[in-house]
Amino acid sequence: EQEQEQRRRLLDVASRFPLPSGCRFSYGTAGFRADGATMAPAVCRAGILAALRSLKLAGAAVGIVITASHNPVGDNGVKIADPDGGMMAQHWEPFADALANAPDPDALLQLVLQFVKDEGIPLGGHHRAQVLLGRDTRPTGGYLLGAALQGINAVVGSHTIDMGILTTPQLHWMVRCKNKGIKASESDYFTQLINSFRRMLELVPKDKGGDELAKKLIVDGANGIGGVKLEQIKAELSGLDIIVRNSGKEGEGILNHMCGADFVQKERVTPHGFSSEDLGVRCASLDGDADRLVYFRMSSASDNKVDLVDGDKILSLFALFIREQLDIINKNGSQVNKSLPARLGIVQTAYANGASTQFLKNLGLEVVFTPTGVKYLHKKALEYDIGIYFEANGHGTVVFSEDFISQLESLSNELSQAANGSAQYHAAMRLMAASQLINQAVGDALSGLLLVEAILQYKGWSFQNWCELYSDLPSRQLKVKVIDRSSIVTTDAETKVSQPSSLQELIDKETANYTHGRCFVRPSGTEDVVRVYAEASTQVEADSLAKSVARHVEHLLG
Ligand code: G16
Repeated sequence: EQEQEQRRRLLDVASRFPLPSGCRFSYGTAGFRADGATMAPAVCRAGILAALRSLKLAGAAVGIVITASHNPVGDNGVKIADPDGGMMAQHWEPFADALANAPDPDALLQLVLQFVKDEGIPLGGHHRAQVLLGRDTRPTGGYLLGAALQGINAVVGSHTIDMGILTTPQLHWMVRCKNKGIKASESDYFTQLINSFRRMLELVPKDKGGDELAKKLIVDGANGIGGVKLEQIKAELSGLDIIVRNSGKEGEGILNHMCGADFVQKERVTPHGFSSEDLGVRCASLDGDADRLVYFRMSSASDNKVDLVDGDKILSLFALFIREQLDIINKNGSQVNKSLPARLGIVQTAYANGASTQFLKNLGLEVVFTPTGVKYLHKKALEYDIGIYFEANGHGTVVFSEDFISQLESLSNELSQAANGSAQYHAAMRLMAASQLINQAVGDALSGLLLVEAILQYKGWSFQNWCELYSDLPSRQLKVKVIDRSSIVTTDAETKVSQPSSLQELIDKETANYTHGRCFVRPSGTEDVVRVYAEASTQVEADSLAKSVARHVEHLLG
């Protein structure tokens, strides 16, 4: 009887959300994305998918986030968080695609039944699926939330918890905490940020610490949810004087339009709402759902150009800080005569500025590359005791292995008894506080921003000092519209095109004309475009290399 009920519900929900003809969804770099008005069938089916994922994992909580992140306000999207708070395991993506594109209710039912059988999912067993939902501020969010709930509830016995309007990383954090049995509400999230940030500042050496000017930080909230949340907690962040612009309040502007991390990083100009009065002030920019972070400073009053500190430089700052703490702990053996061996790994993508990779390698760090997409970088970073990953566009975080954290805890305990005023003890406590401040589920602009601020204070560094870590090689990114972007296939972490076969030869030929030239193309996983990236020793050359390769792409595929 329950089996009948299950079939009936799936058929019913599929007929309520028919797939519009000509629609084709692909799970992409970060879930399904499209015009928000067309997303309901995909979101509903993502609801079914999330419930099945939870059942497969013995009723562990999984997450659904309804967001199109940095994309325009009219778009929307949906992605699933696994029980550890990371992205859904990639081997479920082909099923996600098939489910989203099932042409009619019968096809959908057959697909689900077959998948349940193949994966051994205990449908109707004693576990209940548990799904946490969050969404950003997009106007279609409420409607799509309804579609997701109907999808989840089409799996018999499912339990849903609507966590409300959140940043994407908050929802990932909540899923992770819930499964660890840690309190997982929004106020718990804020408490963790505020307390661990305070702890980091308490550990700043007394001779460092910023002056009054250095306390001022202007944050571009991209008119999204990040600014809203920052407004809620900024008063409790002692040691910082935060001003939020593009905060998402009525009349301030449109989500991600002429503002936000993607705009600032790609255009390298000030976002909407900034003026010459902000000249020289340290500024940060979030994207629409606050999972990206970049920093910038208005560099001249005569134009709106900025000095950009992108994800690569945030990564470099984090790497320097963590390496320094490990060195302090390990240099002479700690006072309790114990060292803390740690394999530290840095993960980047092909978009990483060549100067950043060189800088990190010169520090003697292990640097590895993955294709674009947090799902790849995060997974790679988990292979280390401490993995630090960032995309140039500002997505990134630091992950610590459980084993490392437990060793750090026991070392801290021993040091607190034997040598609690020592440099080793303070370094261990700093690493501990950093591991609590940074969101280990996924890159999080708010927690990343607080870690940056704490490290700048620890080092006594100005924005200028940070900028001068290394000089970026001039680069340019372009988008090309083509008929079918999937006709481009890449290899070697997207640095080479394998299809169409003539394209790589053309890229190589163009690149050879430039000193320090580097160029690659790849199909976007979030927009219907092909992206072209070029680097060279001058801006004019980088622009020209990008342009000529873009022309080849257009010519071959346009
Ligand atoms: C998403 C992914 C990122 C990726 C970005 C651009 O970001 O989470 O990992 O770098 O898309 O991807 P693509 O070049 O394939 O369009 P967001 O901020 O949109 O979630």
